[in-house]
Amino acid sequence: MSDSGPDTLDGRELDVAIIGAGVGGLYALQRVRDQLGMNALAIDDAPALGGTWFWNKYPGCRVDTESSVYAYSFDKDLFVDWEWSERYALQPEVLAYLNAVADKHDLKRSIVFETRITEATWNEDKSRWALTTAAGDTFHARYLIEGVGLLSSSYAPEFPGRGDFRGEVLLASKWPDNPPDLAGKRVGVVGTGSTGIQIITALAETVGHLYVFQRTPQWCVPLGVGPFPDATRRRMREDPEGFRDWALNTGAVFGFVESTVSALDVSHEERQRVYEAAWQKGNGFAFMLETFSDIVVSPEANQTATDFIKGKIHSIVNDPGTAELLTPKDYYAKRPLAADGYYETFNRDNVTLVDVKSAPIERFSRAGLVTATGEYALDTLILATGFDAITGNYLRIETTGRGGLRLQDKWKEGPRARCGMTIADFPNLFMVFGPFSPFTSQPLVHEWQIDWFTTLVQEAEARGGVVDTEQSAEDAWVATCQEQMAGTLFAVTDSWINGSNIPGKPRASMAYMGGMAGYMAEMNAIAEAGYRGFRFG
Ligand code: N01
Repeated sequence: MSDSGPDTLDGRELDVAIIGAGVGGLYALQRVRDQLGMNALAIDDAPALGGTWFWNKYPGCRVDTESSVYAYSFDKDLFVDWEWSERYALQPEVLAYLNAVADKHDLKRSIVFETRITEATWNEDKSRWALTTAAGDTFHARYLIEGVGLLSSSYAPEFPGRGDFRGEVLLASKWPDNPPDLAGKRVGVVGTGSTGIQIITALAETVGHLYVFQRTPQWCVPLGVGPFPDATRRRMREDPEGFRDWALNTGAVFGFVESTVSALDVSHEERQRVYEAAWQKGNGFAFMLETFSDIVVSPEANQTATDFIKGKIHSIVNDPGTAELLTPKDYYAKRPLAADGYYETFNRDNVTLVDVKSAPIERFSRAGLVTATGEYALDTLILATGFDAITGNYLRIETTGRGGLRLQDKWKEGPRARCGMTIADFPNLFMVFGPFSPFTSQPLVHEWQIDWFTTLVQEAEARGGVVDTEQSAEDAWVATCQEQMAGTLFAVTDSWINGSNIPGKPRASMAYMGGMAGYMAEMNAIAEAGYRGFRFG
């Protein structure tokens, strides 16, 4: 094998094939190849590793989770010695970190790049997966790990007349290696989710004019960008495992402890004090979960948060009409946004907010974009229009399990899976952070899941080489998750969390909302009961 991975896949027989060389795939590879001694390869359609962090390199791209928990813990030296420069690392730093991990563990020699897996078919007789690439190669693996990402199947609406437009159209989630220089240009951004707000705040100062095409405003708080805190570094170095375990045992693994106090149990003054402190500190998840315990479950508590943010919007944005347009009308119950100076951006003379809810985008013209009320001349249009999240990444691989069952059919009305990791009738297939995983930050949870299901692989190896989850156990898991989700405002607020961002996609519960500590307890209980609800053979 060369440093860039083996030359050909055709005809290979592997113990483990891993789809994806992002945060999940890289650790899965290290775990099965180096810790378990299995014959494994990772396959990725990108030309280099990093997954999300390879593709999403648009201006301003950074984590909005504390860098301290956006890391692996399996390599304790790298966990504590990596010198994160910022509290919320920028994309190049995250990618450099992932490359450092891969280099230290010599992972690249076991990764095949620029290769798209198009089909995965379970062969019952031979108890192995047959995998086909877009180039037509076929190879086999006894176990299949899909580290395909939660948000990696890009969504881009097709506005008519694309061929007429003389400017460039860039997709934020597939940002080019050599992007055009946008300084002084007329730039449009469609989309005001986490991606859009990072691009908008990053570009506003340098472009000639920025047109923000907003369909639905979202609640946004400051992020609180700054240097990586020395106190956190000290804490991690003193007790790396303790720090990791502490983070995992919080509800959402974002590097803070969620509040247990109801927003409705304190006085108005106390609420304002708590919200103001959270606003000054920054971080969207902290504003939503560290302030009070019931913002995402109680409409009344939710309104106390939205009233506060609404007040901020109207005090920051000079033009009352613009402030009103920027003010959401729905619950604060999407994946929370955070960016420093987002609302201030709309006070700039070179920034125009275009309401495409009341006057939708109709088509491209030669000069730019046409809405129901006007034409906007642009040099570049950036689409920050999101992802076919959670399920889209799996469904673009034609996957066939036992008895010819197609995943595309099984998930027609929404995903069905157990523990966020396994799917009944798709034996020896494991997902990293698949549907019905806990609603948490990712890297430490990826690691935890990978450790859990690869221990299950070891058990399978000792018990016949095949493991499948029982249908009844899967049904019970899905029912639990649906019940948990129904108790939250995420269920009734349109966003990728419930699939409502994609036209025609069934609205569904797709996450375990019982918190990471609860999730780990359930997973450990299953393992301790001899892998209850799994069949071996
Ligand atoms: O996608 P989104 P995203 N016409 O779905 C708009 C993670 N992430 O890429 O709401 C006009 O949130 C759409 O409008 P509407 C993070 O988990 C993390 O921003 O459907 N507009 C919306 O405004 C995040 O939640 C970071 O009305 C159209 C936007 O496009 C997730 O990725 C950074 C449209 C899509 O927002 C997804 O975020 C970036 C149309 N036809 C991303 N179609 C971190 O900070 C769609 N829109 C770590």
